[in-house]
Amino acid sequence: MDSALIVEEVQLTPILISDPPLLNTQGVHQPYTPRLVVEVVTRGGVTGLGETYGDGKYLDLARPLAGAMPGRPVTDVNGLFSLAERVCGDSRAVDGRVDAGGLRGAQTADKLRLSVVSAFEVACLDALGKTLGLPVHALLGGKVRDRVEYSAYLFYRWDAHPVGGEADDWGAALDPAGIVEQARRFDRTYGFRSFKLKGGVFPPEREVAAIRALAEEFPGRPLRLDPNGAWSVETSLAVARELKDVLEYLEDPASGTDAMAEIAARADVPLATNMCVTTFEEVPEAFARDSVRIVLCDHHYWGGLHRTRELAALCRTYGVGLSMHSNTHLGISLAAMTQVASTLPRLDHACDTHHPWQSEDVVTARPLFEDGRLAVSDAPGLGVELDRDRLAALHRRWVEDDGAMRDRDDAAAMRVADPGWRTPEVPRW
Ligand code: GKR
Ligand code: MG
Repeated sequence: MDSALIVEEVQLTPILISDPPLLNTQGVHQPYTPRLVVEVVTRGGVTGLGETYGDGKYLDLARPLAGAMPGRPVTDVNGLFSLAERVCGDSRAVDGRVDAGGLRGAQTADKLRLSVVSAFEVACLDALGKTLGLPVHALLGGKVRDRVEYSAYLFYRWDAHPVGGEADDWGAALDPAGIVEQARRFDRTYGFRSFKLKGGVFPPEREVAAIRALAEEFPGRPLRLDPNGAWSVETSLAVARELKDVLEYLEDPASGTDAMAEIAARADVPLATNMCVTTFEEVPEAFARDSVRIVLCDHHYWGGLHRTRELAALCRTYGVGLSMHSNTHLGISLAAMTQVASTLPRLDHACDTHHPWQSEDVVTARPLFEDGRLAVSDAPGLGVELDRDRLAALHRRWVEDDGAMRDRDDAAAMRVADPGWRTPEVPRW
Protein backbone atom coordinates (compact mmCIF):
# COMPACT_ATOMS: atom_id res chain seq x y z
CA MET A 1 0.00 0.00 0.00
CA ASP A 2 1.36 3.43 -0.94
CA SER A 3 2.48 4.95 2.35
CA ALA A 4 0.98 8.29 1.22
CA LEU A 5 -2.45 6.72 1.81
CA ILE A 6 -1.69 5.69 5.38
CA VAL A 7 -3.22 7.71 8.22
CA GLU A 8 -0.62 9.60 10.24
CA GLU A 9 -3.03 11.16 12.71
CA VAL A 10 -6.65 12.27 13.22
CA GLN A 11 -7.49 15.63 14.72
CA LEU A 12 -10.89 16.23 16.34
CA THR A 13 -12.14 19.79 16.82
CA PRO A 14 -15.45 20.25 18.63
CA ILE A 15 -17.05 23.60 17.85
CA LEU A 16 -20.15 25.65 18.66
CA ILE A 17 -21.84 27.34 15.70
CA SER A 18 -24.31 30.18 15.91
CA ASP A 19 -27.91 29.05 15.27
CA PRO A 20 -31.06 31.19 15.01
CA PRO A 21 -34.12 30.57 17.26
CA LEU A 22 -35.78 28.01 14.96
CA LEU A 23 -38.84 26.33 16.48
CA ASN A 24 -39.82 22.67 16.37
CA THR A 25 -42.06 20.37 18.33
CA GLN A 26 -39.49 19.80 21.06
CA GLY A 27 -38.72 23.46 21.62
CA VAL A 28 -36.32 25.89 19.97
CA HIS A 29 -32.77 25.71 18.64
CA GLN A 30 -30.17 26.85 21.18
CA PRO A 31 -28.09 29.96 20.37
CA TYR A 32 -25.21 27.64 19.54
CA THR A 33 -25.15 24.10 18.12
CA PRO A 34 -22.33 21.60 18.71
CA ARG A 35 -20.60 20.15 15.65
CA LEU A 36 -17.42 18.08 15.33
CA VAL A 37 -14.81 18.60 12.60
CA VAL A 38 -12.71 15.52 11.86
CA GLU A 39 -9.36 15.88 10.07
CA VAL A 40 -7.66 12.73 8.79
CA VAL A 41 -3.99 13.55 8.03
CA THR A 42 -2.09 11.08 5.81
CA ARG A 43 1.64 10.31 5.68
CA GLY A 44 1.49 11.95 2.26
CA GLY A 45 0.71 15.22 4.02
CA VAL A 46 -2.90 15.41 2.81
CA THR A 47 -5.76 16.35 5.18
CA GLY A 48 -9.25 14.97 4.66
CA LEU A 49 -12.25 16.69 6.27
CA GLY A 50 -15.37 15.26 7.90
CA GLU A 51 -18.18 16.75 10.01
CA THR A 52 -20.83 15.32 12.31
CA TYR A 53 -22.78 15.98 15.49
CA GLY A 54 -20.58 17.42 18.22
CA ASP A 55 -22.52 16.57 21.40
CA GLY A 56 -20.54 14.90 24.18
CA LYS A 57 -21.97 11.42 23.47
CA TYR A 58 -20.53 11.61 19.94
CA LEU A 59 -17.20 13.02 21.12
CA ASP A 60 -16.92 10.14 23.60
CA LEU A 61 -17.00 7.72 20.66
CA ALA A 62 -14.92 9.79 18.22
CA ARG A 63 -11.92 10.07 20.52
CA PRO A 64 -11.09 6.32 20.76
CA LEU A 65 -11.79 5.91 17.05
CA ALA A 66 -9.38 8.74 16.24
CA GLY A 67 -6.76 7.06 18.42
CA ALA A 68 -7.13 3.79 16.53
CA MET A 69 -6.74 5.28 13.05
CA PRO A 70 -2.97 5.89 12.66
CA GLY A 71 -1.38 3.23 10.44
CA ARG A 72 -4.65 2.40 8.65
CA PRO A 73 -5.11 3.10 4.92
CA VAL A 74 -7.69 5.77 4.06
CA THR A 75 -8.96 3.35 1.42
CA ASP A 76 -10.33 1.00 4.09
CA VAL A 77 -13.61 2.78 4.83
CA ASN A 78 -15.49 -0.50 5.17
CA GLY A 79 -13.16 -1.41 8.03
CA LEU A 80 -14.26 1.67 9.98
CA PHE A 81 -17.48 -0.04 11.10
CA SER A 82 -15.83 -3.02 12.78
CA LEU A 83 -13.07 -0.80 14.15
CA ALA A 84 -15.69 1.47 15.73
CA GLU A 85 -17.46 -1.51 17.29
CA ARG A 86 -14.15 -2.67 18.75
CA VAL A 87 -12.84 0.62 20.10
CA CYS A 88 -15.83 2.90 20.65
CA GLY A 89 -16.64 1.89 24.18
CA ASP A 90 -19.24 -0.28 25.85
CA SER A 91 -22.64 0.19 24.15
CA ARG A 92 -24.43 -0.05 27.51
CA ALA A 93 -22.56 3.05 28.68
CA VAL A 94 -23.60 4.90 25.54
CA ASP A 95 -27.17 3.56 25.61
CA GLY A 96 -27.65 5.11 29.01
CA ARG A 97 -27.02 8.54 27.55
CA VAL A 98 -29.06 8.58 24.35
CA ASP A 99 -31.95 11.02 24.02
CA ALA A 100 -34.81 8.77 23.02
CA GLY A 101 -36.92 9.99 20.10
CA GLY A 102 -34.89 13.15 19.64
CA LEU A 103 -34.98 15.21 16.47
CA ARG A 104 -32.16 13.15 15.11
CA GLY A 105 -34.29 10.02 15.11
CA ALA A 106 -34.59 7.48 17.91
CA GLN A 107 -31.00 7.01 19.04
CA THR A 108 -29.20 3.83 20.00
CA ALA A 109 -25.55 3.06 20.61
CA ASP A 110 -25.27 1.72 17.06
CA LYS A 111 -26.82 4.89 15.64
CA LEU A 112 -24.40 7.09 17.56
CA ARG A 113 -21.48 5.01 16.33
CA LEU A 114 -22.72 5.28 12.73
CA SER A 115 -22.98 9.06 13.05
CA VAL A 116 -19.36 9.19 14.22
CA VAL A 117 -18.12 6.73 11.58
CA SER A 118 -19.83 8.81 8.90
CA ALA A 119 -17.49 11.75 9.56
CA PHE A 120 -14.42 9.52 9.52
CA GLU A 121 -15.54 7.90 6.25
CA VAL A 122 -16.10 11.29 4.61
CA ALA A 123 -12.70 12.51 5.82
CA CYS A 124 -10.99 9.37 4.46
CA LEU A 125 -12.72 9.79 1.09
CA ASP A 126 -11.74 13.49 1.03
CA ALA A 127 -8.10 12.56 1.77
CA LEU A 128 -8.14 9.76 -0.82
CA GLY A 129 -9.61 12.04 -3.48
CA LYS A 130 -7.11 14.80 -2.74
CA THR A 131 -4.25 12.28 -2.93
CA LEU A 132 -5.42 10.76 -6.22
CA GLY A 133 -6.62 14.06 -7.71
CA LEU A 134 -10.20 12.76 -7.93
CA PRO A 135 -13.48 14.21 -6.66
CA VAL A 136 -15.33 12.11 -4.06
CA HIS A 137 -18.12 11.43 -6.56
CA ALA A 138 -15.56 9.62 -8.75
CA LEU A 139 -14.68 7.40 -5.76
CA LEU A 140 -18.39 6.58 -5.45
CA GLY A 141 -18.73 5.46 -9.06
CA GLY A 142 -19.22 8.83 -10.73
CA LYS A 143 -21.84 11.56 -10.77
CA VAL A 144 -25.09 11.20 -12.71
CA ARG A 145 -25.94 14.90 -12.39
CA ASP A 146 -23.90 18.10 -12.50
CA ARG A 147 -26.13 20.00 -10.05
CA VAL A 148 -28.02 18.93 -6.94
CA GLU A 149 -31.34 20.54 -6.06
CA TYR A 150 -32.04 21.65 -2.50
CA SER A 151 -35.26 22.71 -0.82
CA ALA A 152 -35.92 25.88 1.20
CA TYR A 153 -36.19 24.83 4.82
CA LEU A 154 -38.82 27.11 6.36
CA PHE A 155 -39.09 27.39 10.14
CA TYR A 156 -41.38 29.16 12.54
CA ARG A 157 -38.93 31.29 14.47
CA TRP A 158 -38.50 34.11 16.92
CA ASP A 159 -36.88 37.41 16.03
CA ALA A 160 -34.01 36.69 18.40
CA HIS A 161 -32.97 34.38 21.23
CA PRO A 162 -34.22 35.66 24.62
CA VAL A 163 -30.66 35.37 25.97
CA GLY A 164 -27.37 35.13 24.12
CA GLY A 165 -26.78 34.18 20.53
CA GLU A 166 -25.92 36.31 17.50
CA ALA A 167 -28.61 38.53 15.96
CA ASP A 168 -29.63 38.04 12.34
CA ASP A 169 -31.92 40.01 10.06
CA TRP A 170 -34.54 37.37 9.27
CA GLY A 171 -37.12 38.53 11.80
CA ALA A 172 -39.83 36.48 13.45
CA ALA A 173 -42.09 34.10 11.51
CA LEU A 174 -45.00 32.91 13.63
CA ASP A 175 -47.96 32.93 11.23
CA PRO A 176 -48.74 32.19 7.57
CA ALA A 177 -47.70 35.68 6.50
CA GLY A 178 -44.35 35.30 8.24
CA ILE A 179 -43.73 31.94 6.61
CA VAL A 180 -44.64 33.30 3.16
CA GLU A 181 -42.26 36.24 3.69
CA GLN A 182 -39.51 33.81 4.66
CA ALA A 183 -40.23 31.72 1.55
CA ARG A 184 -40.09 34.82 -0.65
CA ARG A 185 -36.63 35.59 0.71
CA PHE A 186 -35.43 32.03 0.11
CA ASP A 187 -36.87 32.16 -3.41
CA ARG A 188 -35.28 35.56 -4.11
CA THR A 189 -31.87 34.81 -2.59
CA TYR A 190 -31.31 31.16 -3.48
CA GLY A 191 -33.84 30.38 -6.17
CA PHE A 192 -35.21 27.39 -4.26
CA ARG A 193 -38.14 25.91 -6.13
CA SER A 194 -39.44 23.62 -3.38
CA PHE A 195 -40.35 24.51 0.19
CA LYS A 196 -40.37 22.45 3.40
CA LEU A 197 -42.11 23.74 6.52
CA LYS A 198 -40.97 22.44 9.89
CA GLY A 199 -44.26 21.88 11.69
CA GLY A 200 -45.34 20.40 15.00
CA VAL A 201 -45.01 23.88 16.52
CA PHE A 202 -48.59 25.22 16.39
CA PRO A 203 -52.02 23.55 16.28
CA PRO A 204 -52.25 21.76 12.90
CA GLU A 205 -54.89 24.09 11.49
CA ARG A 206 -52.41 26.98 11.74
CA GLU A 207 -49.79 24.98 9.86
CA VAL A 208 -52.34 23.94 7.25
CA ALA A 209 -53.08 27.65 6.76
CA ALA A 210 -49.36 28.33 6.28
CA ILE A 211 -49.10 25.64 3.60
CA ARG A 212 -52.23 27.03 1.91
CA ALA A 213 -50.66 30.49 1.95
CA LEU A 214 -47.49 29.09 0.37
CA ALA A 215 -49.52 27.29 -2.29
CA GLU A 216 -51.28 30.54 -3.13
CA GLU A 217 -48.02 32.50 -3.29
CA PHE A 218 -46.13 29.82 -5.20
CA PRO A 219 -48.73 27.87 -7.20
CA GLY A 220 -47.55 24.46 -8.40
CA ARG A 221 -44.32 24.48 -6.42
CA PRO A 222 -43.49 21.34 -4.37
CA LEU A 223 -44.47 21.79 -0.69
CA ARG A 224 -43.71 19.46 2.21
CA LEU A 225 -44.73 19.62 5.87
CA ASP A 226 -42.93 17.86 8.72
CA PRO A 227 -44.22 17.93 12.33
CA ASN A 228 -41.68 15.36 13.56
CA GLY A 229 -44.32 12.84 14.59
CA ALA A 230 -46.33 15.30 16.69
CA TRP A 231 -49.80 14.33 15.41
CA SER A 232 -52.20 11.47 16.07
CA VAL A 233 -53.30 9.22 13.21
CA GLU A 234 -56.65 10.99 12.95
CA THR A 235 -55.07 14.44 12.96
CA SER A 236 -52.58 13.31 10.32
CA LEU A 237 -55.41 12.02 8.14
CA ALA A 238 -57.31 15.28 8.52
CA VAL A 239 -54.25 17.29 7.47
CA ALA A 240 -53.61 14.93 4.53
CA ARG A 241 -57.23 15.42 3.37
CA GLU A 242 -56.95 19.21 3.72
CA LEU A 243 -53.67 19.45 1.80
CA LYS A 244 -53.74 16.52 -0.63
CA ASP A 245 -53.94 18.86 -3.62
CA VAL A 246 -50.81 20.83 -2.70
CA LEU A 247 -48.40 18.57 -0.76
CA GLU A 248 -45.45 16.86 -2.45
CA TYR A 249 -45.25 14.69 0.67
CA LEU A 250 -46.18 14.67 4.33
CA GLU A 251 -43.11 13.89 6.46
CA ASP A 252 -43.39 12.03 9.77
CA PRO A 253 -46.93 13.25 10.57
CA ALA A 254 -47.15 10.66 13.35
CA SER A 255 -44.59 8.74 15.35
CA GLY A 256 -43.62 5.15 14.54
CA THR A 257 -44.12 2.61 11.77
CA ASP A 258 -47.50 1.39 13.06
CA ALA A 259 -49.05 4.86 12.93
CA MET A 260 -47.38 5.69 9.61
CA ALA A 261 -48.67 2.42 8.08
CA GLU A 262 -52.23 3.21 9.21
CA ILE A 263 -52.07 6.73 7.79
CA ALA A 264 -50.47 5.51 4.54
CA ALA A 265 -53.29 3.00 4.06
CA ARG A 266 -55.95 5.72 4.36
CA ALA A 267 -54.36 8.92 3.06
CA ASP A 268 -53.93 10.20 -0.51
CA VAL A 269 -50.67 12.01 0.24
CA PRO A 270 -47.27 10.25 0.03
CA LEU A 271 -45.63 9.84 3.45
CA ALA A 272 -41.94 10.45 3.97
CA THR A 273 -39.73 9.77 6.95
CA ASN A 274 -36.41 10.45 8.57
CA MET A 275 -37.62 9.15 11.92
CA CYS A 276 -39.12 5.66 11.57
CA VAL A 277 -36.65 4.38 8.96
CA THR A 278 -33.15 5.41 10.01
CA THR A 279 -31.38 2.02 10.05
CA PHE A 280 -31.25 -0.93 7.68
CA GLU A 281 -32.93 -3.06 10.38
CA GLU A 282 -36.07 -0.86 10.15
CA VAL A 283 -36.35 -1.14 6.34
CA PRO A 284 -37.99 -4.61 5.90
CA GLU A 285 -41.03 -3.94 8.10
CA ALA A 286 -41.54 -0.36 6.95
CA PHE A 287 -41.37 -1.33 3.27
CA ALA A 288 -43.42 -4.51 3.70
CA ARG A 289 -46.21 -2.49 5.34
CA ASP A 290 -46.01 0.37 2.81
CA SER A 291 -45.74 2.71 5.77
CA VAL A 292 -43.65 5.21 3.79
CA ARG A 293 -43.40 6.12 0.12
CA ILE A 294 -40.24 8.20 0.54
CA VAL A 295 -37.19 7.78 2.77
CA LEU A 296 -34.98 10.77 3.55
CA CYS A 297 -31.41 9.49 3.45
CA ASP A 298 -28.76 11.18 5.56
CA HIS A 299 -25.12 10.03 5.53
CA HIS A 300 -24.72 11.23 9.14
CA TYR A 301 -27.42 8.71 10.16
CA TRP A 302 -26.64 5.72 7.99
CA GLY A 303 -22.86 5.57 8.38
CA GLY A 304 -21.54 7.56 5.45
CA LEU A 305 -21.67 8.01 1.70
CA HIS A 306 -21.32 4.37 0.64
CA ARG A 307 -24.11 3.32 3.03
CA THR A 308 -26.25 6.12 1.57
CA ARG A 309 -25.81 4.56 -1.84
CA GLU A 310 -26.76 1.16 -0.42
CA LEU A 311 -29.96 2.64 1.02
CA ALA A 312 -30.67 4.29 -2.33
CA ALA A 313 -30.36 0.90 -4.06
CA LEU A 314 -32.84 -0.61 -1.59
CA CYS A 315 -35.30 2.21 -2.24
CA ARG A 316 -34.94 1.75 -6.01
CA THR A 317 -35.51 -2.00 -5.64
CA TYR A 318 -38.69 -1.58 -3.62
CA GLY A 319 -40.01 1.41 -5.59
CA VAL A 320 -39.66 3.75 -2.60
CA GLY A 321 -38.74 7.35 -3.36
CA LEU A 322 -35.61 9.03 -2.03
CA SER A 323 -35.07 12.48 -0.55
CA MET A 324 -32.38 13.74 1.82
CA HIS A 325 -32.60 14.87 5.45
CA SER A 326 -30.55 17.46 7.26
CA ASN A 327 -29.91 18.63 10.77
CA THR A 328 -27.99 21.85 11.42
CA HIS A 329 -24.73 21.50 9.51
CA LEU A 330 -21.81 23.37 7.93
CA GLY A 331 -20.05 23.43 4.58
CA ILE A 332 -18.09 20.18 4.99
CA SER A 333 -21.30 18.21 5.41
CA LEU A 334 -23.01 20.19 2.63
CA ALA A 335 -20.16 19.25 0.29
CA ALA A 336 -20.45 15.57 1.28
CA MET A 337 -24.26 15.68 0.84
CA THR A 338 -23.82 17.21 -2.63
CA GLN A 339 -21.13 14.73 -3.70
CA VAL A 340 -23.16 11.65 -2.72
CA ALA A 341 -26.44 13.12 -4.02
CA SER A 342 -24.78 13.63 -7.40
CA THR A 343 -24.21 9.87 -7.69
CA LEU A 344 -27.75 8.68 -6.86
CA PRO A 345 -29.65 7.59 -10.00
CA ARG A 346 -33.10 8.05 -8.43
CA LEU A 347 -33.09 11.14 -6.24
CA ASP A 348 -36.76 12.02 -6.58
CA HIS A 349 -36.96 15.13 -4.39
CA ALA A 350 -34.92 18.21 -3.58
CA CYS A 351 -32.63 17.67 -0.59
CA ASP A 352 -33.14 19.34 2.79
CA THR A 353 -30.47 21.70 4.02
CA HIS A 354 -30.27 23.94 7.07
CA HIS A 355 -27.18 25.65 5.65
CA PRO A 356 -28.83 28.98 4.63
CA TRP A 357 -29.67 29.45 8.33
CA GLN A 358 -26.00 29.30 9.29
CA SER A 359 -24.20 32.67 9.46
CA GLU A 360 -20.89 30.95 10.25
CA ASP A 361 -18.86 28.20 8.60
CA VAL A 362 -15.47 26.49 8.76
CA VAL A 363 -14.85 26.31 5.00
CA THR A 364 -13.39 29.14 2.98
CA ALA A 365 -16.12 29.53 0.35
CA ARG A 366 -19.88 30.07 0.93
CA PRO A 367 -21.91 27.66 -1.24
CA LEU A 368 -23.45 29.33 -4.28
CA PHE A 369 -27.05 28.21 -4.73
CA GLU A 370 -28.36 29.02 -8.22
CA ASP A 371 -31.99 28.16 -9.02
CA GLY A 372 -31.95 26.29 -5.73
CA ARG A 373 -29.18 24.02 -6.93
CA LEU A 374 -25.51 23.54 -6.09
CA ALA A 375 -22.98 22.72 -8.80
CA VAL A 376 -21.21 19.42 -8.08
CA SER A 377 -17.51 20.09 -7.51
CA ASP A 378 -15.02 18.20 -9.69
CA ALA A 379 -12.08 19.38 -7.58
CA PRO A 380 -10.14 16.66 -5.74
CA GLY A 381 -11.92 15.31 -2.67
CA LEU A 382 -14.97 17.19 -1.38
CA GLY A 383 -13.89 20.42 -3.08
CA VAL A 384 -13.84 22.49 0.11
CA GLU A 385 -10.94 23.94 2.10
CA LEU A 386 -10.80 24.50 5.85
CA ASP A 387 -10.69 28.06 7.20
CA ARG A 388 -8.43 27.43 10.20
CA ASP A 389 -9.02 30.85 11.72
CA ARG A 390 -12.80 30.30 11.74
CA LEU A 391 -12.32 26.75 13.05
CA ALA A 392 -10.16 28.08 15.89
CA ALA A 393 -12.70 30.78 16.77
CA LEU A 394 -15.63 28.34 16.86
CA HIS A 395 -13.56 25.90 18.89
CA ARG A 396 -12.65 28.68 21.34
CA ARG A 397 -16.39 29.26 21.81
CA TRP A 398 -16.77 25.54 22.63
CA VAL A 399 -13.86 25.65 25.11
CA GLU A 400 -15.23 28.76 26.82
CA ASP A 401 -18.78 27.40 27.00
CA ASP A 402 -19.88 26.40 30.49
CA GLY A 403 -21.35 23.20 29.08
CA ALA A 404 -24.86 24.56 28.51
CA MET A 405 -24.55 24.41 24.73
CA ARG A 406 -22.30 21.40 24.29
CA ASP A 407 -25.26 19.04 23.92
CA ARG A 408 -28.30 19.77 21.78
CA ASP A 409 -31.32 20.34 24.01
CA ASP A 410 -34.15 22.19 22.26
CA ALA A 411 -36.42 21.81 25.31
CA ALA A 412 -33.86 23.42 27.63
CA ALA A 413 -33.54 26.29 25.15
CA MET A 414 -37.32 26.77 25.24
CA ARG A 415 -37.28 26.87 29.04
CA VAL A 416 -35.18 30.04 28.89
CA ALA A 417 -38.31 31.76 27.58
CA ASP A 418 -40.90 29.48 29.20
CA PRO A 419 -39.59 27.92 32.42
CA GLY A 420 -42.53 25.54 32.59
CA TRP A 421 -41.83 24.02 29.16
CA ARG A 422 -41.39 20.26 28.92
CA THR A 423 -40.94 18.21 25.76
CA PRO A 424 -44.53 17.44 24.78
CA GLU A 425 -45.71 13.87 24.81
CA VAL A 426 -46.63 12.63 21.34
CA PRO A 427 -49.15 12.75 19.85
CA ARG A 428 -49.40 16.41 20.79
CA TRP A 429 -52.39 17.09 18.54
O1 GKR B 1 -33.70 21.47 12.84
O2 GKR B 1 -35.33 21.59 14.28
C1 GKR B 1 -34.76 21.08 13.34
C2 GKR B 1 -35.38 19.84 12.68
O3 GKR B 1 -36.53 19.46 13.42
C3 GKR B 1 -34.41 18.71 12.72
O4 GKR B 1 -33.93 18.52 14.01
C4 GKR B 1 -35.07 17.46 12.22
O5 GKR B 1 -34.39 16.34 12.63
O6 GKR B 1 -34.70 18.52 10.14
C5 GKR B 1 -34.98 17.34 10.74
C6 GKR B 1 -36.23 16.70 10.18
O7 GKR B 1 -36.50 16.92 9.03
O8 GKR B 1 -36.90 16.01 10.92
MG1 MG C 1 -38.02 15.27 9.14
